[in-house]
Amino acid sequence: MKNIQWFPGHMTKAMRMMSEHLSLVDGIVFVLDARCPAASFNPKLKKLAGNKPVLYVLNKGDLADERADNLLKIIRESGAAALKLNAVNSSSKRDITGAIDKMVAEKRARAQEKGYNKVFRFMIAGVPNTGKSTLINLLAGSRRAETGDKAGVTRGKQWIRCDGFELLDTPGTMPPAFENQYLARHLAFVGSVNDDILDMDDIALALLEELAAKYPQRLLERYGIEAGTPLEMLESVCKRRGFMLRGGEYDYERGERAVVDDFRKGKLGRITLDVPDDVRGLSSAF
Ligand SMILES: Nc1nc2c(ncn2[C@@H]2O[C@H](COP(=O)(O)OP(=O)(O)OP(=O)(O)O)[C@@H](O)[C@H]2O)c(=O)[nH]1
Ligand SMILES: [Mg+2]
Repeated sequence: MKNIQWFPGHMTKAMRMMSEHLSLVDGIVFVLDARCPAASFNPKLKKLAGNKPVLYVLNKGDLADERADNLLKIIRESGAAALKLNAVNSSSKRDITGAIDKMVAEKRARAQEKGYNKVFRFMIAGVPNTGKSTLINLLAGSRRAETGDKAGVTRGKQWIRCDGFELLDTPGTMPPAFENQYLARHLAFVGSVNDDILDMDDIALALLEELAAKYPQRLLERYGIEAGTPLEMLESVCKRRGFMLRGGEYDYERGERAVVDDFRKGKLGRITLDVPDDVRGLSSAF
């Protein structure tokens, strides 16, 4: 299987921009994907944050199942502030506002003692496609930041003013290198890696293999898959969905696309890819 590696030039630029803007912000919100919070944690970004207060948002909570609650608990036990969220649901606004407020509660109290109302600034950062811009729109109460269901939508920086604070939207950035290809694959599954640089055969087969190990019932329900090699599972998908070419050949390409899209859109149900040990392995880094 081809190694996953994605660190284009715009990410180097984005990292530089973030480090230049660090002194302007009162805290950093790292937006992770609740389906794979370990995979979507970028240690390089965390290092960049230095001593600033940090909040982890496990976003897309609506696509993850209850296993993600356990991962959230492990992150909190490591001493970090964290919450699970669904940024497309406006009723989440109160939760995230409360958590952000808490990051600067002391600073705010001190400012108020001195008799002025400070506007606090936060940087919103994370790997691509985790919902950073969507989260900003939720807080702003309107579609101010561009969003989209692929990696790399936000390209430049953008300050957005909400009531009480200002938020800096940043382009999604990857770790410069993945030591752990198992975790890198999770990022590919959820759409945080640009599909254009991926080998879709590899990704779809690896996804089927992992789902067969972690969520076999879902594969049975949607595609009638009971067991088999990844290729046999893919053939079951093609059979079930009628993806056949002339001459009775399987249309593997359409089958692969369907598996990946079904997973990303939540059509296989709520799924959490990372397991507790994946998160525990990072707990000193949070
Ligand atoms: N189901 C679900 N979808 C979400 C959630 N948050 C964001 N999305 C969707 O995820 C996709 C990516 O959202 P963006 O806000 O563009 O992500 P981003 O982190 O800004 O991405 P980049 O700018 O590429 O780094 C969009 O299609 C959003 O509608 C969520 O909590 N649940
Ligand atoms: Mg964005």
